[in-house]
Amino acid sequence: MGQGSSAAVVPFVNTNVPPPELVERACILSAFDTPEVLWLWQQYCRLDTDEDGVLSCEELLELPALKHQPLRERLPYALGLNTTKQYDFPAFVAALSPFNPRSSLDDKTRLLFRLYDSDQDGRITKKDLRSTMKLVLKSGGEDTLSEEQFEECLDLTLTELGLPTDEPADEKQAEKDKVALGDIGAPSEAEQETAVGEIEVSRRGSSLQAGITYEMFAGCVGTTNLGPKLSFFIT
Ligand SMILES: [Ca+2]
Ligand SMILES: [Ca+2]
Repeated sequence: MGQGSSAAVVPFVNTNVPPPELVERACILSAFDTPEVLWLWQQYCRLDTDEDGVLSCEELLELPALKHQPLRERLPYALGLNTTKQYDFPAFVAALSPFNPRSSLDDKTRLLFRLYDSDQDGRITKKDLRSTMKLVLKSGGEDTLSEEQFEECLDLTLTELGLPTDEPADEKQAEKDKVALGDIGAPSEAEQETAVGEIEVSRRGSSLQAGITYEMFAGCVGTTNLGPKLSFFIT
C-alpha cells in the first residue's frame, strides 16, 4: 500500500524510462526528437535533487551545460522562466528547445536578444552590450584588456551591428528617445521644414542611440555573419 500511495504522489521520479505520453508531449513542445528527449529525462531526474517530481528554476539551471554559462544569471529571463514556478518534464524540455540546433531561427534569435538585453527593457543599447561583453570576457579569463582596448572592442561590435558608438547624453534623454522614436514615424510639422534625408538620418540616429528592437536585431542576425559571432556562448 505504501508503495502505491508513494507512486501516486511522485509517479515519474527516478524511473529509467519516462511515460510515453510525457515523451510525446515533450517532442510536441520542443525541437528535440525522441532519443534526445530520453537523454533529457536522465538529466531531469538527476537535477530533481529534492525529488518532488518537478524542477524549480534553480534546479533547472544546475544543468551542466547551463551551470557555467557566463550569462547564467540572465537565463531565467532569456528562457522565459519564472523563478517562483515549478517545471514538469515537458516544460523543462520546452524551455531548453532554443538550444537545439533544429529549433527555429526566431527561437534562437529571441534567446540571444534577451541574453543581451540586460535591463529587460526590450532594446539592446550600448550599456547592455557593455555589461554583456564584460561578463563574457571575464568568464573567458580575458578581463586583462585595458579600459581603452575594451571600449575599442565594444565600438567595433556596435559598428558591426549598425549602431552608433556614442550614447544618449543621459538616461532621461534615452527614455525620451525610446518613447518618441521607437517607431520612426512620419516627420512632425516642424521637421517637414527640413530636407527629408536629414530628418531620416537624424531621427534614425537618435532612435538607434536608444537601442535596437528585437525586429532590428533579428534583421542583423538574419542578413549578416553576425549570427554565429553573437551566439558564441550558445553552444
Ligand atoms: Ca524538484
Ligand atoms: Ca536593454
